[in-house]
Amino acid sequence: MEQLARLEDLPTEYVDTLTQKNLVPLWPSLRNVLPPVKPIPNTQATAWKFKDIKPLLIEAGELTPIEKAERRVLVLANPGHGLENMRATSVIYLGMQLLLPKEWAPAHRHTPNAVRLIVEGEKAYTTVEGQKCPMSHGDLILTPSGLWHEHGHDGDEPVIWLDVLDLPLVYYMEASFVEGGECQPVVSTADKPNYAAGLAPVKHFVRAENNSYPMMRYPWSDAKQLLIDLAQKDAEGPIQVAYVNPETGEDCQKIIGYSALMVRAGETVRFSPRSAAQVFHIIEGQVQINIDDKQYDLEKADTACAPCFANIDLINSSNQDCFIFIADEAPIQKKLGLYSVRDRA
Ligand code: GTQ
Repeated sequence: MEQLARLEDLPTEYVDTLTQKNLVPLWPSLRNVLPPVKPIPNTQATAWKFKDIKPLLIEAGELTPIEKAERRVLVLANPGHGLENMRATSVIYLGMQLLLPKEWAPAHRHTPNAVRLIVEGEKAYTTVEGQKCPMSHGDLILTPSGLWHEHGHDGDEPVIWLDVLDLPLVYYMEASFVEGGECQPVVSTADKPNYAAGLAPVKHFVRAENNSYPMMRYPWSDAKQLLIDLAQKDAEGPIQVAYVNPETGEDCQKIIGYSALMVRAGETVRFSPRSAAQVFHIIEGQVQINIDDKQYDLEKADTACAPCFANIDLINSSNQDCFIFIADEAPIQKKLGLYSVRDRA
């Protein structure tokens, strides 16, 4: 593509006059905003080791009482976006949250969607619109846009979980805000429908928009068992399951997609380059992840992110199966007609 004229090629006086009138010439920036063939992402391949995060999070627990933090979180920030912007990718926010025994993170609701993936510790819970969701290792808990949620802890060891939010996108859209509140009443969940049965209600009335979230907690034991069962049937990988809305079969949230991937002992999974950036978090086992020219050895509770159109290999050379939680930008990109997958270079 043709090299275009630069800003320096214009007379300073002309550029100053444009600036005074809030005008900008397009051509010096055209190749930046419309780069040829593929985007130039700010998102850099980055990895965060849990053994680095945990002591700093525990220290945060000593430095800042929960009443002064509301949410005691260390944000996993991508240097390519500027740490202060608190983004893992342009759409995905990641944070590691610590709740100490008997602590309580008060109820609030906000426009960004969130999920929690439990990393360590027992007997904490998240209450979502009155529904108390126990938190155990590997469980996924949804706190969708606009729904009240709070976190509590009845156990006697620290609990740590990974927060994933679509905050960067919602903030960019100037649509991010929170409402704070009081304690929510806990309602019984005994009569909640059990969608694990493989049945869903037939809708006799089609609503313009289905805003309902029929399932808030996806236990890890169920997801893991399904992966193991599929692995026994499928000699050829990759073995991956998506967290879906059981009523519709669609992605469980509207902006970020969530799935679990099993990389069997000795297996290599090669991902085709895709337009959506991705996040990988190790639930069990260990894996080497190659993201373009970068290599990271990931162990349990480690997290990494990969930019759009990266060549990604997941290599499990250990003798234990590895289970990986994945978050990606595919749902929002598909809704906007922006999603694509390419062949490996
Ligand atoms: O637990 O509600 O990491 O509101 C960032 C914002 C967690 C939460 C975060 C939040 C929360």
